Amino acid sequence: SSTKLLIKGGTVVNAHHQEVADVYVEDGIIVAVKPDLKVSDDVKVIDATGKFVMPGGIDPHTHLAMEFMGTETIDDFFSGQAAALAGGTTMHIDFVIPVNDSLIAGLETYEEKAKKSCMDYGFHMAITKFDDIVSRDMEIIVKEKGINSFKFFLAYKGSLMVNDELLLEGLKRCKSLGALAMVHAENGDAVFEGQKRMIQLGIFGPEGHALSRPPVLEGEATARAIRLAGFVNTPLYVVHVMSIDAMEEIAKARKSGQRVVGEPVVSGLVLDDSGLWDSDFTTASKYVMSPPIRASGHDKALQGALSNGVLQLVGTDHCVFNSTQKAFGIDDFRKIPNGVNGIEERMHLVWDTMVESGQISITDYVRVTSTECARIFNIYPRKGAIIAGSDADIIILNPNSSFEINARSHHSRTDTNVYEGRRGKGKVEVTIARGRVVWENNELKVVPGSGKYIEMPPFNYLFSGIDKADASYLSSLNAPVKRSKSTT
Ligand code: DUC
Ligand code: ZN
Ligand code: ZN
Ligand code: ZN
Repeated sequence: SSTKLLIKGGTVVNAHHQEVADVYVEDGIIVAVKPDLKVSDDVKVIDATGKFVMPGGIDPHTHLAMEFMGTETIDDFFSGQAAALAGGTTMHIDFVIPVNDSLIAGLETYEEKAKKSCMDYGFHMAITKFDDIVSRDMEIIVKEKGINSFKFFLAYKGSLMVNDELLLEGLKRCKSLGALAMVHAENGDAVFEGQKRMIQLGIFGPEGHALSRPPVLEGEATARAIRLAGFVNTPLYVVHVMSIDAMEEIAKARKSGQRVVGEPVVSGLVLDDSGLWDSDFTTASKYVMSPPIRASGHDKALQGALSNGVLQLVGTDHCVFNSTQKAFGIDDFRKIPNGVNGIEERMHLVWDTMVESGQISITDYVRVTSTECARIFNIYPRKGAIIAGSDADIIILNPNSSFEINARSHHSRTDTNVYEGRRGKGKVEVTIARGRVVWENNELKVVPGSGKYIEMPPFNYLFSGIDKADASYLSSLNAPVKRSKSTT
């Protein structure tokens, strides 16, 4: 494959600006973005006339090769990333799960899993416990390992879940390290109660999954996490916002000036819960994820929130199990491994649902699928931009061509697809990952081991500003008040 590449005549779209220009790439880096570039004969030329040339997608939320609910996701770092590249995503950020509560052991496991990567990737770190060792390891993770975000699960009682005391410790530690705190916001104790109710009612099927953990439990946990982050005065990132209830809490907090980021996922934006009532177990169980896909209406409201800026970037929570694994829960929805696909479908479905429908502009499309993620996790403009000096992660999207989704033709290893049969306008025809053309003419050319680990530096500047604000606030109180002892 050529190390020199010219993409000619397309409309180059960044989050701030679009213009007709050529893009010249050398050794994996964008060297020039200008109209009518002249290059030598040895350069591979791709004609993008009439098409959009955009930064490759960055999926902020995936689970590849994750051990979960007694099994392991069927997409690993190679198959999941290959699927991503075929759908126009050129980087993802995956969640490291600690091993026996050890962050370092967890990270070593994930470093090993990621060796077969064919696409650039970064990591978030989940926190399942808090003590002196975890606190020390968090510092090592941030300062030496290139991770600047920690996720807390308020659900999954008995395994991943943290209580409020632990969440508070974690939030304070994130703040002191200049790391971003993330939450899976569902009330795990109440979910446990909801599940018992369903079993008592004799509801064992996949619909029981949705009924046992209604939107109110997501709204409660979202509100609680936001208020505790406000109390600690540290920014918060809410993953997979699935309901109006959670979205409204984020809207309210942002309106008051609190730094809260809201991430909808594709399944929440484009699906409703009707599939969970399908009489066929394989069909119904493929929709089981947490928080659940909600009743019709939540999807449209989340689209609106993405278009008006209450929510900022789109993830997938790609976490796939095949129908044999889903069947572990054939007699009891609590045993159905949670997770749906999306890493390959995200770019197409966001284009079709948000841009084709006129809800967002093309520049906003780039922002919500790529640039905002790069900014939030502190890797912009190396990623998320088509400007000289950025990594050559580029897609060419043809707005007049169409896509169709089905399990037969998708590149994920799973045997079902929650978007089965969907078609729409706008197709990613070419994907370029750090200068290599990996997807062209519906053909994938991926090399295991070619993906690089992207280090994400902490937010020193931003957070030292917060500490100053805290100090000036405290000194403005003139505390402590001096009182003389009463003598009577
Ligand atoms: N939800 C899922 O559906 N799968 C993985 C973890 C999660 O929180
Ligand atoms: Zn520009
Ligand atoms: Zn989650
Ligand atoms: Zn997740």
